[in-house]
Amino acid sequence: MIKKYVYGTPIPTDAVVQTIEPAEGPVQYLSELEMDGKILFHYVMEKDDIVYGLGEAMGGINKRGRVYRSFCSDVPDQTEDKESLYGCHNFLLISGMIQVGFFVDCASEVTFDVGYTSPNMLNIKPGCGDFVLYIIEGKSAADIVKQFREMIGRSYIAPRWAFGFQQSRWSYRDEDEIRDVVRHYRDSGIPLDAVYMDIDYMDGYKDFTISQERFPDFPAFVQEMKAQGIRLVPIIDAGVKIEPGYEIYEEGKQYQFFCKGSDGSDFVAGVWPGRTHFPDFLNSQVRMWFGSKYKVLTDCGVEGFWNDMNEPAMFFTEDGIREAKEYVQSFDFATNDPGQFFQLKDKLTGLSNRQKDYESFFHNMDGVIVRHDRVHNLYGSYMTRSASDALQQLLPGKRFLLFSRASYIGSHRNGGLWTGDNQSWWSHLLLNLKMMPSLNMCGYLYSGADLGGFGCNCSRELLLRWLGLGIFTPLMRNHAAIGTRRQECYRFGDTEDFKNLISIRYSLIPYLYSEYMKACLHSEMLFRPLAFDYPSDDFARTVEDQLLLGESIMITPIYEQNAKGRYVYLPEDMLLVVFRSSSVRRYQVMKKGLHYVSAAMNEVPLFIRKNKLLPLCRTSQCTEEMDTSMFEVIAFADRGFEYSLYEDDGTTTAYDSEKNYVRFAIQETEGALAAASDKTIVKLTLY
Ligand code: MIG
Repeated sequence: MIKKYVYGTPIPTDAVVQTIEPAEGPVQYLSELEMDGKILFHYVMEKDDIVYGLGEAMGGINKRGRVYRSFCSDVPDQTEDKESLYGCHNFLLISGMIQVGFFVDCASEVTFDVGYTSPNMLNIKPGCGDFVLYIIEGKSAADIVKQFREMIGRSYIAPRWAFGFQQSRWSYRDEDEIRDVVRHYRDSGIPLDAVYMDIDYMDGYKDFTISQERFPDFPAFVQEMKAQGIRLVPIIDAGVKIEPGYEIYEEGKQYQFFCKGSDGSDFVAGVWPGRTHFPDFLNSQVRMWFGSKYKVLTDCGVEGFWNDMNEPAMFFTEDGIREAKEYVQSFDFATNDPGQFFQLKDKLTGLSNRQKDYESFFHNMDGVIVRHDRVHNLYGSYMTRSASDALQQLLPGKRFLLFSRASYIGSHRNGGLWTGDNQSWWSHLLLNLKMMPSLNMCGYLYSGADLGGFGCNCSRELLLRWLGLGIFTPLMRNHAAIGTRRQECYRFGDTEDFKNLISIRYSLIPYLYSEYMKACLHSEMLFRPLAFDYPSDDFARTVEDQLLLGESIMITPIYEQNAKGRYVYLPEDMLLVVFRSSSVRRYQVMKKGLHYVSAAMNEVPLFIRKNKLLPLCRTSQCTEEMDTSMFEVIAFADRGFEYSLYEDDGTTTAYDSEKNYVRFAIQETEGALAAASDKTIVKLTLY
């Protein structure tokens, strides 16, 4: 049951696809207070209520005890204290004696104080008086999420090749450097499906250009890579370089397609290409225009993109620099006031992403002029829509890979997301795990973090352990920043462990893809906190470092340095499978309760749930070489049951067919259990 309450005159956000009539009467569950045209909502939480949601955010799976500020932000240093990240997903739900969900559909800043100021108080503060509030009642947390997901529409569906392992690094300069990466992977037998092209492939960081000098025959290079089972995935940034003669700049200027400053001139911000203009993605014509430019790359055979810097991030504005200059000039050396120094320092270190700058440019939303800060959180989301709408035209009937850094609910229908600039810190491995279910609640199913960490230097142990989680996330990409230690899997001495770990991923792809597709098609979560499936198990409700993944398994990644294993909680009897490679495993049936599970650095533990099975295919070098005619089945069963595996061509948009389900069964005949399927089952391991 969903109730809708409209405040003021909201700006449409594209988040909700269902038509819901506004409710009569006062808002339920929340008490409201009006102050200066702004509304403040309160909700008194019970001591044991869990608060789920908020998508890409810091903190635990249970969001209690922190403040979250929805304001798409470029946060290269994601320290513990951060309140805002790149995406804004204003959906949360209370799960306790009462189950209720809230979605604040508001294009500007929203603050959620979830029991931070006062332990039992949830405060929600939209930054303006114009927004829509949805209140969702349901019988369980899972039920509320499902209703919400149906309300916001089907999630973006990635092609199957995007489930392969992908390598990225900011600094791959030319064809030869990429060739070298691929050669190392193939030579060491570590599976690989894609290599990313960061800003360095462009000519002067200009969108939709390819450096002629460094990629002399790009279409031929794309084909050369494809012949080896490798896709290239170029980056597209939000800012368009100001450079006379550059087509995108000239057209954008001529058609008035850039965001405007308060004096009506095209707004200028400093980003990678230097001085740039921001395409006004909030305008439908601009979206069509900018989107059509992807043709430059799709014509070369490219089938995937990542969109960056679309919060939009700004290194500086001219106003900011001017103010700072004045500060420097007026600095009084005779003063003995240290405060003056700190003010100067703040001025200089605060040049990027200034609130003031976000208040100084304007959008033309199909005829309506809106100041940026009022619609800030939509910018990245509409950039994703621009790309998605265009790619559907450019690649008719075909799926493409697309994900973005900034996002707002609604963009989940057009692309996935990656969680931005994390660091090679153990805490960020755990954060990666905690974000997955929250992202799923908000519709983001194709997602993942930079494995190994983007900033800082990664150690062999950290990368191995991080891959131990990454083999389960739909987006499995190793990415690192320029200037950090080289992080490709072959850079850490003996490659055998990496090869074995990633081979586990490739044997799991049929299952992961199946569960991902089912989650997309039926508005379900791929990753779930234990409490979603075991709601009456009080201990399960407290577990924050294990996740259920699809219908059959529970994952328990190891996220601590020097760990030889970890404690796990089993909400029922399960079968432990410790993988050393796709084919080397050990098994142990474990009883409901707390256990210590050993797993060396090169091992990955997972659990198969009661009366469930896990189908595995043989590992391969890349998804194209995957053989899905034969399976090995691991089952934990004391009776007969069925599992249905979703399978399709992985490339077209024909995913709604009943024919896409393959039956696997454990059958009981004369007291014995045996496996049956339309697929060839080469081996059954049954406990
Ligand atoms: O200011 O394109 O999050 O993944 O490698 C940094 C360079 C810009 C930020 C992205 C990161 C990417 C980097 N970009």
